[in-house]
Amino acid sequence: MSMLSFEKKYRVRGGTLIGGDLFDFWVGPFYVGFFGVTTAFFSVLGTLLIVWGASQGPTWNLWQISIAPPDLSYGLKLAPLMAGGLWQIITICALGAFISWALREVEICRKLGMGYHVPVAFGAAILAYATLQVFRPLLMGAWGNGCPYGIYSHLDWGSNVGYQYLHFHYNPLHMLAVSLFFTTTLALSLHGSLILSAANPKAGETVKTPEHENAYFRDFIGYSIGTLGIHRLGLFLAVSAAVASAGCIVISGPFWTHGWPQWWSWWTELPIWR
Ligand code: UQ1
Repeated sequence: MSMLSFEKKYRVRGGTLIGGDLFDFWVGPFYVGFFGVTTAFFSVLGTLLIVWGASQGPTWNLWQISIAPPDLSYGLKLAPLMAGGLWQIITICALGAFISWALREVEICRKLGMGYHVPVAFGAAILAYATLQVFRPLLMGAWGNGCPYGIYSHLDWGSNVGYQYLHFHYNPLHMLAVSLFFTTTLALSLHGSLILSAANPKAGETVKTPEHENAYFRDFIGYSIGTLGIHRLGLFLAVSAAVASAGCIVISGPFWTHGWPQWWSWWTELPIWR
């Protein structure tokens, strides 16, 4: 079935979470829905506020533009617009846009009668962002603990917060998160290359099937996880990476205030060494 006739078949009414039929329509290939409208609202407003904030700042250099959170002295209060208030509103817009996007994904899942795997996976990324910019600052008692919006400035923030804990790579959840990110890229490169290799045989030969894909990995490492399994593994690895990232930053400060290398002294302090 061609894509266009498939779309016609599944461009059906209903499945909306909110708004009933009011926003139940498409613009070109894009489903709108109530959450399409709120996504557009928050992303346009947030982007305009970033551009306006840049216009009030010292530079138009794309690398150096930055919109910073309030000073720590403001605690959890609303700050003046030019002293972190803009950052606070932009953060609300970002979360509004991300959550709207996830809920639009949910509505599309419902229309098509699919599982909710895509919005759940995206939810893990939203969780990591909210942990960085909302939950950790809340737990530490000041919005000033959030990360600035700027290309260089967010890198500087990451470097500074890393050194604040002496050596962030000793954070056990950071170790886990990095390992999961790398393993995700390994899994996707194995999967992507396997599919392309099966789909691109020598000229004149037919495209190979999952039998060949399984046989390849059984020959190679004695095990094939299967065509469905590799996608389950990929989802698990990627979602786990996002969740471990959220975990590694939220424990830094609220639950561990020393350097991360010191955390490992539990090992030398085990009674078995005495
Ligand atoms: C695999 O076993 C498999 O099943 C046939 C795939 O499906 C197409 C894959 O893409 C990959 C990469 C594997 C191998 C992966 C592991 C973890 C053994």
